[in-house]
Amino acid sequence: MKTVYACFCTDVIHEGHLNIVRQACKYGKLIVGALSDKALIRYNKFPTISEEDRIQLYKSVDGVSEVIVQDDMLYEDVITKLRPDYVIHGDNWKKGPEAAIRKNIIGLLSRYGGELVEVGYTYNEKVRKIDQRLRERTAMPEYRRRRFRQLIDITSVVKVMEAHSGLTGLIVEKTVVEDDGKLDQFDAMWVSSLCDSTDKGKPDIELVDMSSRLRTIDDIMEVTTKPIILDGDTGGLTEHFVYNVRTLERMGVSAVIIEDKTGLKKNSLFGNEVIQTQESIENFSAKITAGKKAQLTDDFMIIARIESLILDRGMDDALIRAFAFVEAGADGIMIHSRKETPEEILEFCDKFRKKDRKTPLVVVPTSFNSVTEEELAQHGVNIVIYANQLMRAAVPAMQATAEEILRCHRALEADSRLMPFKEIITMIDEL
Ligand code: SPV
Ligand code: MG
Repeated sequence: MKTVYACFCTDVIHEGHLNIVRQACKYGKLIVGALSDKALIRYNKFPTISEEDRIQLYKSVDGVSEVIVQDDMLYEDVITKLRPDYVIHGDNWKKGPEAAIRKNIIGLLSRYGGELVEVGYTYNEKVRKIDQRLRERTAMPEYRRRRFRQLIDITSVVKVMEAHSGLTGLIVEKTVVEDDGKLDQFDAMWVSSLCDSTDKGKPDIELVDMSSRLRTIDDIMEVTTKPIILDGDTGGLTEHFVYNVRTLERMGVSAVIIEDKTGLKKNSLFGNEVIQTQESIENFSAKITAGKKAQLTDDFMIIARIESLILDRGMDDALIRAFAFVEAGADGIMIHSRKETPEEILEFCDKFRKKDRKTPLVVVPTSFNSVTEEELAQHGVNIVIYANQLMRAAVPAMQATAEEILRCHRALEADSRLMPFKEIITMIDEL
């Protein structure tokens, strides 16, 4: 008897899946692959039921003869091992990021004469509602919050991109590229104090207050599902910080990063060009400990950011602080630098990792931007934050357009560089 293979990555079996099973049975014995938690999480398809429950769910469907676990979005391992006569899939993957998976499968099947069977995707109101409900469930605070820790556990580098509005959140949520048969996307969002302030036309000096920052987070949360890391500046007064930890945790934010500065905070990229005061180890440790005590779940992370390299206080000071802040309860360490090359960051990471192999390390390669994610991972970095690139891309484009319209006294000349609104709104989901 011929074998047919289908991969499922759903928490709910609907008409569309049943149709695939029905069609598959016409070709032979159907083996279903359950995409593993690891593979789902990596590709932002966070499961809302356990891997074991999904396996049982698929097994209970009439016509499914066997269920195995598929450990990657690409079918390489499964196809090599099973050599199915057919792979069956809905026909809704010819365009967009999934096209890369399709192309990869066709290549794998052609090696031994296997065939791809594509069945018409079931579009109806019921199926649409189920898909939408599943997506919304993953946006609920308890699911979103814990995802950041899940990502740290399963990926070599968690890639985080800055978002400061619903629209930039959608860009981080939805941008997917196909590179060499692999799909890639950002894992999480960074709500930067610099970009959130700049978007409001204000300086990055903790002037934009927490109520406003929470409003930005809420705008982003309303339209996205990926985990959120807040740039919490200095964390403010400890007495206020503990309340903010509770609020962020309740909203579904995954982590807050606070920096060891006190007094009027200025942006780190100014370094010593402006007056900035580093907080004492004792006071900052007490703030971290108070924050950890205030949180109610095990999911939420408080990450300590060390400004010693930014303020030219030296490597030893940075390391002493890092170990002290971990001791005080920090769930991660962010080390920052404004050097144009990554040497001091890599030196810090190597020295930190010699003593501490597990506390997550975060870096923000804005000025030392030649270093790759892979190189950073080799030195023990777990999280890479692209902290301001989207805003820096948008501002010159807007300025050039404003200037061109002023110069030409009409919009015609600028128009060819502009995205039609019809295209922009394809990003916006309708309920
Ligand atoms: C931010 O994005 O606001 C940061 C990172 O704090 S940096 O601007 O590099 O200090
Ligand atoms: Mg900041």
